[in-house]
Amino acid sequence: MTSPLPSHRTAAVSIALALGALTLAGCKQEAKPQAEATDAPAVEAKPGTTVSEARLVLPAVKGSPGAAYFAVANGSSGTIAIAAVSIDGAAKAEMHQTVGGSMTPVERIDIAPGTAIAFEPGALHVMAYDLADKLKAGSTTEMTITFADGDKVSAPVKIESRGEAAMGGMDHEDGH
Ligand SMILES: [Cu+2]
Repeated sequence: MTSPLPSHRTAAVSIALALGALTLAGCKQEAKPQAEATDAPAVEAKPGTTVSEARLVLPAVKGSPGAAYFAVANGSSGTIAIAAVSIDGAAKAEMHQTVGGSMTPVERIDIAPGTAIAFEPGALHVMAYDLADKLKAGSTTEMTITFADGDKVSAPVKIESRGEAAMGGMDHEDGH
């Protein structure tokens, strides 16, 4: 798979991701009950890999990018690596990591066996650009994750308005 992004694989990003992975182990449990009843079932396609709780938060201002959040669990015996994410209805989607209030594009996310990575507000997220009008709060779209080995997994994505997302108790103001 070719990536439209230039290489960003810097030491800084790797360190940030390593730190993120460490703290996520603690955060993940608490995040679950907070997510309200999602009718979208977890989808399991790549053996052992589960994508869950996917949601796309629409921008407050039309034309601005939206942000997508989800969790990916690696139940397999080998490391898997997310190489790209695409969202149906978004012309372009990029993985970003928020560090100290600013965002850095991320090319690849490694997930060690038996661990999970959460894309969540203030941390890893997917920025979705040029959103189609068909993406309406309350409806659903689909995302596809492409792994470094070429495998792909698709999962349903719940679409939320920004106000709805804010009621979840998270402050999104500092750049997704
Ligand atoms: Cu971003």
